[in-house]
Amino acid sequence: MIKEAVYHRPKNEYAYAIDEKSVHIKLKTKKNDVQKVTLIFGDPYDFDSNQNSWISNSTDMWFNGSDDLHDYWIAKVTTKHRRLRYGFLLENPIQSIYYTERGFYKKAPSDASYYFCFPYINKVDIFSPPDWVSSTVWYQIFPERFANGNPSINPKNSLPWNSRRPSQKSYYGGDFQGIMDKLDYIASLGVTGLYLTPIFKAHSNHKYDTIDYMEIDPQFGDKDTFKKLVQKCHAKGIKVMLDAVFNHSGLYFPPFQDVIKNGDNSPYKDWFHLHNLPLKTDFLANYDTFGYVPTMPKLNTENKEVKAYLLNVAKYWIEEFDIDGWRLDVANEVDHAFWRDFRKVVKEAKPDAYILGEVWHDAMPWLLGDQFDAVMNYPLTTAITEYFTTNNINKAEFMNSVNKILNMYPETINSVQFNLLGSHDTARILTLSNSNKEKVKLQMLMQFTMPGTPCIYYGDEISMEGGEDPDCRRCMIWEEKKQDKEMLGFVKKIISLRKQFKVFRTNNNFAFLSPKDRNNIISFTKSIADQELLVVLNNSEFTEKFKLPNKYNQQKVLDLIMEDERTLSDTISLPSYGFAVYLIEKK
Ligand code: ARE
Repeated sequence: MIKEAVYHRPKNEYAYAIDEKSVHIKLKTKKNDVQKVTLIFGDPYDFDSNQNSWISNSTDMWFNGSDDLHDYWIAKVTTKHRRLRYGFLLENPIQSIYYTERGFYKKAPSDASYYFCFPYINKVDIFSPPDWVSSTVWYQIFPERFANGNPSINPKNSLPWNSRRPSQKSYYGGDFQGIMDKLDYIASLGVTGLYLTPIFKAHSNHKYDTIDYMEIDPQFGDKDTFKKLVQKCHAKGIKVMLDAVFNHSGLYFPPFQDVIKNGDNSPYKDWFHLHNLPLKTDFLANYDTFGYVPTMPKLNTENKEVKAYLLNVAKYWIEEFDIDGWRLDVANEVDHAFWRDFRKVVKEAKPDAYILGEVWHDAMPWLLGDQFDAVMNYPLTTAITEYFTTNNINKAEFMNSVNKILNMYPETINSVQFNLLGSHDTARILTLSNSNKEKVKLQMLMQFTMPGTPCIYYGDEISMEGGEDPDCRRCMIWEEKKQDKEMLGFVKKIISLRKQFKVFRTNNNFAFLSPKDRNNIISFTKSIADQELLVVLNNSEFTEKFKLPNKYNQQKVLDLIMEDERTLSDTISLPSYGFAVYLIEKK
């Protein structure tokens, strides 16, 4: 057994409370090295004199998938008095060995001090995501490009709708009235959450360079129109999430302009990270910025006034406009202390508000329950697009990535992870797929059968094309004959399936089938008490046959795509880029 590869550490993604009595315990071992893991546990203060031991229980750990190098194991433990000491018994045909906090032993140590310790489950430390999020399906709108409902507030030099491809500087006049006019369309998709990229007064068309965090950008409408929009969304059962750009302001943010003008005498000079004065706002900016963008000076969120100002912004839009969530721009470059206070303020204003960080990398330090509820799941986006579109990774690498991603965070976090195939920052999924609509469907099925909360980028449901930013921000196509109704029907169907069947949303017993097959068929199952989901996707240009595990032979299933009942045989044949989604009702 390769002991060096065995890893566990409490109070993070390897051991976390799920509720006041239960914890999840996870373990990582070298791939294919350990055959069975048993968790042994007890409460050191609850000594059983009959057994002469504090170890009161043991349970088999569930094999939770493997990535390229490791196997993952998980168990749920219910404690008697909220306290837990535990260790692991690792077995393979050659060796049985105990693993504790102090190391490896041939015999289980009796002294409780050797073991891993989950000292006490304090209620306040339990991460509990807002309960509406996992059953929400989002729709992301870039407001400048969705619909123009009020031409009288168009920015100067606005181009006619969809007259040409967007440049970095173009305007088309999308606004709140436009979104309101199209709310029936949005609701007809079945989505129940709207994510709007920034709407506050700003200089550019994307509004990530804020001028005033307390005002709506006049090209979108005013506060009354926004309030009406939120109310109308709520009346249709749709939540609203806004974009909080707190890492940086825009060049024309009055406090920054004050520093440009008054230099050392400006009361705002500590609001930013200045290198020296006077300020130079050309490409050699002498202050910290977002990337190398001089028009986006980084805010000093450690400064008390800045913090108070931004926290008030966070509260204001919840209390006055009843928004339901904040997506946090460049979230990983803002200090943790700021986000801890942000969480307190937001959850006090609305306890079930959703806090979503924009972090493209491993985000565990923000997901310990004291900062964000979830992050934008770009690692999943990358795995899906690299396997189904660019072919940068093969089938084995894809399955490894998915397993790694599912084991990266606590399951409580996974259940609200924001799963997207694209956004205003990436090329559109259809374009990445070389305009192959069947490939897009496979990717959407992957997205919609993962735990988390899926988001459709506006227009993907009608097969809009678009390359990298700014091309991915084209005007929404409203001419019916130019909309892809077949894709629209497919998207509506998977949205309704996801909402109808809880098994779509769970991570329970997730497992890939036949991972060693040399074809390009991806198949996986997962299950809850009364239902099992079996998904089979053919990511190949050829018809492929897939041999099902024996237990499915003669199994009665509901074919959720064809909407009929059928009996499976031992093999499934799928056409090029074909797919099947079966539901098995457990008796
Ligand atoms: C514009 C142009 C770009 C040009 C840039 C610089 O469109 O082509 O390169 O200017 O002049 C906003 C606008 C953008 C604009 C940008 C700068 O929407 O159109 O770009 O401002 O003016 C990283 C960050 C992540 C960030 C992405 C874009 O970590 O936070 O880059 N995303 C947010 C928003 C953006 C927004 C900003 C930040 C700024 O969602 O829309 O841009 O407020 C890897 C890295 C990631 C990296 C990711 C994408 O995976 O690991 O860290 O994300 O790629 O590049």
